[in-house]
Amino acid sequence: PTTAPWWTSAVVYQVYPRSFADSNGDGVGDLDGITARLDHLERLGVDVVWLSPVYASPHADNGYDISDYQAIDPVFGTLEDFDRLLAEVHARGMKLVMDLVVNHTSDEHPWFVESRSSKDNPKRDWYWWRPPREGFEAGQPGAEPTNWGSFFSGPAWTLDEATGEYYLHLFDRKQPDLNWENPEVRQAVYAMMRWWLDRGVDGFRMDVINLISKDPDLPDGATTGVGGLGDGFPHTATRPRVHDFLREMNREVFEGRSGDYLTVGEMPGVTWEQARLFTDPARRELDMVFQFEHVWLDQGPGGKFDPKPLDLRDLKASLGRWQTALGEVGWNSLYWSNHDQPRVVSRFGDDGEYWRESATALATVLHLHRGTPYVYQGEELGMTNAPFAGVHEMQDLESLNHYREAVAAGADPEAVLRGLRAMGRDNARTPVQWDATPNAGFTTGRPWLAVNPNHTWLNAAAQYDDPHSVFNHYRRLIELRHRLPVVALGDFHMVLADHPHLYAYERRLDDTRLLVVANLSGTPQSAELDREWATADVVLANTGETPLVSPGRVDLRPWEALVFQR
Ligand code: TEU
Repeated sequence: PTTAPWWTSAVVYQVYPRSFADSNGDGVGDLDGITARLDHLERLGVDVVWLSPVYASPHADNGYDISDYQAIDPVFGTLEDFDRLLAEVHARGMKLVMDLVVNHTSDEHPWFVESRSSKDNPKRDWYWWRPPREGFEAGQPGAEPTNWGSFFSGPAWTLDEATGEYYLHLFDRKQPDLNWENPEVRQAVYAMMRWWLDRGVDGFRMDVINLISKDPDLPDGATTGVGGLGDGFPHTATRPRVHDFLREMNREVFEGRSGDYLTVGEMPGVTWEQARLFTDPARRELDMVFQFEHVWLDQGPGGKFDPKPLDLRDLKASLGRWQTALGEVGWNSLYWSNHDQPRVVSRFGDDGEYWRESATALATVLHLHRGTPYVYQGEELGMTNAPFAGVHEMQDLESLNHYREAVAAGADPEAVLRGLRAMGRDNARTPVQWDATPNAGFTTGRPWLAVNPNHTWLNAAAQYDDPHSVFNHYRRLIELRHRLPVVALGDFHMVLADHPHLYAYERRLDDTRLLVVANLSGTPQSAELDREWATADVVLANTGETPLVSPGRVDLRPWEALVFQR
């Protein structure tokens, strides 16, 4: 255990700066706002802060479109503000991890401005430029070099009139993909990463890092998408070269540095077989990855915006498989939510009658798995999805594009809206609810995205001194991981795998055993237990009521979660 990496017992907290805390009244969160609220994170007990992008950006995708990697966007503050935040985070014994968005830049990044200026510009090859498809005129429908659709609707190629060629963008047209085959691109990225490490940051969360290598033949994809678009995913995701690039990055950026760094790669569609390779310490690629299997389980036939109810057995089978696969070699990251996912208490819990119980039961289940847990801002308060009246109250380009495209293709607008309300990314992006005042203590101005009206009762100030609050439950879970080596390092064994409503597992390390049993439903449930557990200590519970345990049996109230130790 003494040789285990530091992050096995750490908990990471994600800050989405635009929505965290606004210090200057312009309605957008900023660096000074974060610095002023660090007491909240210290009180919660987290070890690492992951900061979503704060770099210079035109904000087509809220900062995931970067125009200068070595500048802070004025809306968030200055480099001096950043250095102060970093020093304050370190002064509290925490670490700060930056978002690294290098699959693409903004189309306003000087690299792309140069690249698009002429076919023989030295930076032309830094991006993916291709002529129109053979036999087609530039701009004609179907002239795109491949049939791939973008993640944000429409084709993944946009014509640039200046040279009559198309550039590739897997996301928005304002997010052109960098060409990682070009060694100059890679060296420029590594130099930028070294610059941030020299400044004192403690690592990187790498945005869609499994998309950086494309099949250079650029084949068409199977046509499944809207309007005859094809699926480029097999040709752009988790290609073999990604491993080479990450190993090179390690050598060029981290080798020879002493420090407790954290690297986590965001990897949509990654399989556990691939994840084991990426996170095998002997291969020197990444510490851990974000996989997507469990957040895609409630997708219906129509995809992301056509959700279906989650079958708990599917969730257990999926997360259990990852626990086993990365048990001996590699490491899991654990998350329910982030700035791209709906709020977990609304999605997998009950944001009505059993709001507090379901938020704390879900937290318990996640945090006591083997892996590094990530808490997304507001999750520790049990923040819920937002009651959007219509698309006019939404801001996210993914939602707005999808609405436009689907309605134009003849879909029922009310049905499309239902999908966006359930799954849209703006749900996670409403301002953090600090107190019951009109703008929830987030800003003195007009918030860029409306504050959820439930902040009058759902807010941090109301939870600090309430021992049964969601916040204090998260605090206890984090404390448990710090205190009990079995939480960080124990083996994982699923129990009651076929039960439709109970999520139960054991963790074992040397002589210590932990049993987690959670009722993830709104009706009472009971289960048979090994008799030994009847006399075990209950080290954590989420209802404040006496657990109903008898020899060989446990009865659980709606959304009750219990943790036994012996
Ligand atoms: O997300 C990548 C990703 O695959 C998805 O979660 C995506 O956000 C979308 O929901 C697909 O339906 C990362 C960032 O986390 C996201 O905020 C960015 O928009 C995206 O990359 C592009 O940088």
